[in-house]
Amino acid sequence: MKAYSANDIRNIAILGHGGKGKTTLCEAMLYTAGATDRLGKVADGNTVLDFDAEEKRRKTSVSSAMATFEWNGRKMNIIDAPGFFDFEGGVAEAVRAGGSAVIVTSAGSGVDVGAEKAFKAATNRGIAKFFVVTGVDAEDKSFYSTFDALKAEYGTPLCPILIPLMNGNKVECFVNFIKNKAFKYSDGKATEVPMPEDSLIEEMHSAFLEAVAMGEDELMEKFFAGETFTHDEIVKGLKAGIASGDVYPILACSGLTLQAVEQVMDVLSKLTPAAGDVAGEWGVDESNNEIEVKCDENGSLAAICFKTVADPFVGKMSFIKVISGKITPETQAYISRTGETEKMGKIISVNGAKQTDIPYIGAGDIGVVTKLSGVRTGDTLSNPKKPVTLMGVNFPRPCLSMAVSVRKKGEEEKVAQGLNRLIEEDPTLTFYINKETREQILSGLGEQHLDVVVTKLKTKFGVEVDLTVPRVAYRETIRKKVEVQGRHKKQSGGHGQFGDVWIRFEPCDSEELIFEEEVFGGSVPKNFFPAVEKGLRESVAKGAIAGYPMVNIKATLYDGSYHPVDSSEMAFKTAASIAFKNAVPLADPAILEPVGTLKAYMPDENLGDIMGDVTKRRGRVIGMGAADEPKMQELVAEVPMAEMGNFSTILRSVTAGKGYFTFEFTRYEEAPKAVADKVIADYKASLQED
Ligand SMILES: Nc1nc2c(ncn2[C@@H]2O[C@H](COP(=O)(O)OP(=O)(O)O)[C@@H](O)[C@H]2O)c(=O)[nH]1
Ligand SMILES: [Mg+2]
Repeated sequence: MKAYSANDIRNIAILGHGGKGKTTLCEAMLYTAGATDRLGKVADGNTVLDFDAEEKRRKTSVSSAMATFEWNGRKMNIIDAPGFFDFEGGVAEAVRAGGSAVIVTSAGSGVDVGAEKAFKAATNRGIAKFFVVTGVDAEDKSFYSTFDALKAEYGTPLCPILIPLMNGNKVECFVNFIKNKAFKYSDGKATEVPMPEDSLIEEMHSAFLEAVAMGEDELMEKFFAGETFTHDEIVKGLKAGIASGDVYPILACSGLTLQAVEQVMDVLSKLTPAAGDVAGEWGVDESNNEIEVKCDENGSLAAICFKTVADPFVGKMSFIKVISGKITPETQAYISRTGETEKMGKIISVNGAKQTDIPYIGAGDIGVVTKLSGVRTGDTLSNPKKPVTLMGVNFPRPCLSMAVSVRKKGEEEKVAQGLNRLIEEDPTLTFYINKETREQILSGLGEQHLDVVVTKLKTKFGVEVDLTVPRVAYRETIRKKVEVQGRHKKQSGGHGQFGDVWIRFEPCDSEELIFEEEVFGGSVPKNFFPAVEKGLRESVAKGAIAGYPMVNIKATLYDGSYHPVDSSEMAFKTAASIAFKNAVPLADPAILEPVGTLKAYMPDENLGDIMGDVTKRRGRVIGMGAADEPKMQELVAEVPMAEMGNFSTILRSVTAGKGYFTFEFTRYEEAPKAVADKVIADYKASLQED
């Protein structure tokens, strides 16, 4: 492998809406650079980047994938992110590793949500942004409608560098304002043609110059004085503006037909900030002091694991970006999360599924270390003598939960193992066992996301599962004070059994059962109190009307009787549970349901619809108003958990993917009669099934 210094490395996250041509563009770049000898096509399922079986089947990216090529003597590391929101975890990984973001959209598109989200993610991370409008070969789609839409949204910083000259609906040639040259394409081959004289091209050229001028004050003065820029000034102005985030170049091409792809590569290799120039990262040292970690080949090791893959052949692969220092197979790295030190193993570079051994990962570069058992996505690896913790990966939180049921009995353990492996690769998935409902709960970002998990369990781990709506953890309670007797008497052979208690049951505020005693004169001997309490606790846990734990209840043992021979702990325990059973029907029992606080965010125009939906879910709106982001509203409501089932799906479809939400358990509340009746009826039906 050729050695590259940080100044010759570019790390680029390829982002944007699903289906706009990201993977196709990446394949075109790899092919153009000679990194592949055949142009992969998404439709044919033979691309370098969508190599996963699931991606081939769905013909779309479901996880981030990495590839590398050399262009103009620079090492270009590209991370192709998935576009569909269910697979947004891949976007977080790509943005964490990228020193700049290429936001891909296709000719004819407006400002789609994928582009908007990518723009936001790149801005939050403070990395340079480029727009690439691909698909300009399609004659019914216009580059300029997309340009206008982006211009309306992002304004002057949008800098047209590489644009098409149209002849009717067809691209006549591409104009590159940095080179000040025009190129015509046939069969993916460029021929230089004279710079066209065209009013639209001139208009674009002045937009280009205005954006260039934004990079440096000197240039701005020159621009207003009407002076022309030299080539060097243009490059300098652009570099400065792009690095500071004030200028976003926009480039046109066709990934599928290889038009202007090498021009895009020229621009990216020259104008994306070098890994060595990207502003430093912020981290904390051992004493929790903030420190800046600069990209420095001779510095102390600081690296971040931004992605993990469980490869069937290689085993665990940790994708690592080195900010400072170097990782070799001999490196002992300190893992801040665990406080352990781990020796690195084999180091490889990946191109999609293809792997090549490499001797080290230098500062500014990205590579894979295999079989690091103690390293997870988000971990910082640093010099044990100078530990540091960098920012992790900003993953979206799971929002859709389903219960997993195993088709074949006895495979539960295998399913859990498979899920744990998949979670290692995808931190936007969570899995746990709900002790109360005894269900295995899988949570992810949406229906497709969970669907991929089900398919992977089958294809990779050979186990079949079904997903169902999780059971809701209801509670039971009483609303009235009652005093009842529980008497247990049995004569069987020699010893009989005798226990007799009088217990007062009443509502209280404690979730857990409160047990007290007021026994006078030893009507129930002291040594049986614990048995009475135990009988009550067991009964309360099982519930009395629908099989759910009973809460907010206080029980006071105040009287009873005993037999000197036949009374036992067992007999008093049984007497207590009889008392409980007798009490509940008299004490005005009720079903409580869990209610959570919903915070939903959506574009202004969707507020009405979402509010309507929340109301239909028996939600109580407790607040609304402008969110922190522009054009977004925040809606806060209390909603019964039982009603939240498909909220994530509805919110996404109503807001075209722009909406998102959090939902957290708040408290138990009395369920309305209709709900309570149904819970009780379901319980009775389940008893009959058993
Ligand atoms: N005509 C045309 N179609 C394209 C171009 N790029 C991608 N496509 C098609 O658009 C679809 C989605 O492309 P893909 O690269 O998978 O998009 P991604 O989801 O953004 O990675 C595929 O059917 C491609 O063949 C292009 O430049 N021109
Ligand atoms: Mg893709």
